[in-house]
Amino acid sequence: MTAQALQPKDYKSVVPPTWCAGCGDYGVLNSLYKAFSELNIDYNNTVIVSGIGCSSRFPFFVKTYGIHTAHGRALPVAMGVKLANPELRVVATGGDGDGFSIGGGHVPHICRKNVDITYIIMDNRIYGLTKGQVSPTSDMGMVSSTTPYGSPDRPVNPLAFCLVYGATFVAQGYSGNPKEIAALIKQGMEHKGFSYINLVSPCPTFNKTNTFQAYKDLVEPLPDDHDRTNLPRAVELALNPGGKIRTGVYFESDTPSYQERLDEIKSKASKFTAAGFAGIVDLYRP
Ligand SMILES: Cc1ncc(C[n+]2csc(CCOP(=O)(O)OP(=O)(O)O)c2C)c(N)n1
Ligand code: SF4
Ligand SMILES: [Mg+2]
Repeated sequence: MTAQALQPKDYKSVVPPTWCAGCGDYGVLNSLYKAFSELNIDYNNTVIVSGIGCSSRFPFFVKTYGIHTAHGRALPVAMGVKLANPELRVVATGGDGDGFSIGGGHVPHICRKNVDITYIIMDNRIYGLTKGQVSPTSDMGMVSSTTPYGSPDRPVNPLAFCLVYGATFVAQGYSGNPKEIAALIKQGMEHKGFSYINLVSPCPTFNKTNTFQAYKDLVEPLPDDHDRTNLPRAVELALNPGGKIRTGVYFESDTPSYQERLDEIKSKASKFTAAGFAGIVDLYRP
């Protein structure tokens, strides 16, 4: 007998989302339920790992295993889970602050290692949970509780950041387009290696600048003829010519994952003989 396909509602946990009314993260959560259902994800075999922030509450709301770690530490924990049990599907979620401020040092390494996990950032360009301080993706000049005269900092560009550090799948979506987000999450999860999905997700409570209204004329799909294997072009588009927010898959490459490389090394190491080892010891004998 074939197992009955799971519906989006089957991925809802018993904990209802606690976000403010109108928060962009609702659209992301519903898209994730839809993507999981379309991939028929086994929730007994899936782990969602997050840091701290409004967006990092994700693991509570999905009926999979989950770990709500420390601020900025979703990626190393997610990597540990995947390496300990490569059979698990691992998704990391979080915010722009969690991912690119306190946790920013982890991103280059997961990109270059190409660990087979999907990282979903809800980029609201603010620290939502702590009530509205500027984040690394906030616009220069943004007025917030920590920058009453405007932020002096230029923002981090998460797409360009991940592309140049070697991420093998980089995409962007907008929580106003949940169907597209579901399609991006599906593609990211089916990708072999590290997939980064940047989701523009307004915080109507604390960011009164980057609102659904403001994004209305800024969000547009990547050009139809965009070639997702062209890295320089992906970087060029990520650098945002014309100030548009382009959605879709910027880049994808077929590169061995970290697990595949480790398996290769394990196989070489298993062929190492006692005689070979004695030879190496001899080399170092004084
Ligand atoms: C070590 C540590 N430093 C600071 C904090 C306070 N803190 C909690 S969430 C957060 C920022 C969250 O912003 P973001 O990651 O963008 O998530 P959002 O709430 O916007 O979804 C901060 C600074 C903390 N919990 N732990
Ligand atoms: S504070 Fe902002 S990010 Fe947090 S739940 Fe409310 S609207 Fe969403
Ligand atoms: Mg944020």
